[in-house]
Amino acid sequence: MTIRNPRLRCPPRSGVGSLGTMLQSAVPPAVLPQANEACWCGSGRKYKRCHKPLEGKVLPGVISPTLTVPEHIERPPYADTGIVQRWAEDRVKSPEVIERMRHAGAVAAEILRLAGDLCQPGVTTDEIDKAVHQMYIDRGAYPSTLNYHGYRKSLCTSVNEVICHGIPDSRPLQDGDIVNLDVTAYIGGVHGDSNATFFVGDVDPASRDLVRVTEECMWHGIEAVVPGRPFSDIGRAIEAHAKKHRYGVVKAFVGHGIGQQFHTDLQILHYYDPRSSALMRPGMTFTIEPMITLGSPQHRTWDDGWTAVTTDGKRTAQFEHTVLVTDDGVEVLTAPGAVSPSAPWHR
Ligand code: EYF
Ligand code: CO
Ligand code: CO
Repeated sequence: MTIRNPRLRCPPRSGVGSLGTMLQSAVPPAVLPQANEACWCGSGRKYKRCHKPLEGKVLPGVISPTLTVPEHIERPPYADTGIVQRWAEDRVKSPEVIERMRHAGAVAAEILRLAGDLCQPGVTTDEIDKAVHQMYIDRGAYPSTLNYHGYRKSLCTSVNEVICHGIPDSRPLQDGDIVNLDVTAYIGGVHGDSNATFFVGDVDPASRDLVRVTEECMWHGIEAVVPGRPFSDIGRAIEAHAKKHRYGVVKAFVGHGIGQQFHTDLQILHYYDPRSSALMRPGMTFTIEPMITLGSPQHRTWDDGWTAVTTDGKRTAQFEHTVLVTDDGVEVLTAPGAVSPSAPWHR
C-alpha cells in the first residue's frame, strides 16, 4: 500500500473543482516554476506560497510493510503488542547483566558500522533497513525499535533536517546528504543502543563541521562520566562545546537509562540543568546521544507521528553510545575496547 503524506498536497483554493483536483500532482517537474508563477502541483497558488518552501527539504516517502523476526530469536516484552510496560529496574546493574550488555553493545556497534558502509547516493533508507534487519537476525538479536511503542522499522534513519526517529522509506539518499542511523540490539535479555551520522558522497563544509562537532560533543559528555559526580556534568560539557561553535542543543529528546528495558526512568540531559543533581554510581548504564543543530534547536513532528525535524529546516546531527560508569571512569559498551581516552582528538 502506498502511504502518501498529505503535507505533499497544497490546500486547494476555494472554488477549485474536480478538474483542478485531477490536475494536481505530487511529483515535482524537472524544471521548477519561478517564485511568482503557479505551483507545479496544480493547486492554483503561487509557487512561492505553495511548494517552494519545501524545496531541498526531506519529504516523506513510501513506507514498506513491516518485516518479521524468526521465532527462535528472543523478543522483548513489547514485541507482539507494541505496548511498553515499564517496571522498576535497578539503576546499578549486576556484573552478570553488565557482561550481557557488553555483548549487546558489541552487536549494535558492529551493525552500525556495517550499516554506515551502505550510506551511498541512490540507496534508499528502506534498503538500509532491510539489510540491517537481516544483520540483527544473523547475530541472533531482535531489533529493539521494532514495535517499540508501535514503531514499525528495525532502525531509525534521520536525514539532514530530521533530528531523530526518521522512518526508513523509499527516499534514495542524495549526494551531499547527512544521515543518522540509530541501531539498538536486544540480545541476552538486554539492549545496546548506538547511533552515528554518516556522510553521503560529497558533503558541504558546514555540514561536515556540524557532524564533527556533534561527535566531539558526545565524547565530551562521555568524558564527564565520573563516579560520584552529578549527571548535570554531562549536559554541561556537551552544551559548552556546542555553544563554543554557536550550535543549538536539542532539549526535547534526551539520553536514557538502558538495560533489560530499552528506556528506564533515568534521563540524561544534553544541556546543563542543576536539577540533574543525582550522582553517577559504578554499575549504572545509560546512553549519551546529543542532537546538535546548525540553527534553531526547536522541533516539530511530521504527520507520521514519529519524525522530528528542525522547525527552521536547517541541518542537525547526532551521535550516541551506551556507557557504563566504572569505579574510576567510564566504559563505552557500544565501542568495544574503547574508553574515554579514545575520544577523537586523542586518536
Ligand atoms: C512514545 C518513539 C516513541 N525511542 C527512542 C519510540 O533511544 C532511542 N534512540 O537512541 C529511541 C529510538 C526509538 C524510539 C525508535 C522508536 N522509538 C519515538 C518517538 C516518539 C515516541 O513516543
Ligand atoms: Co539510539
Ligand atoms: Co537511545
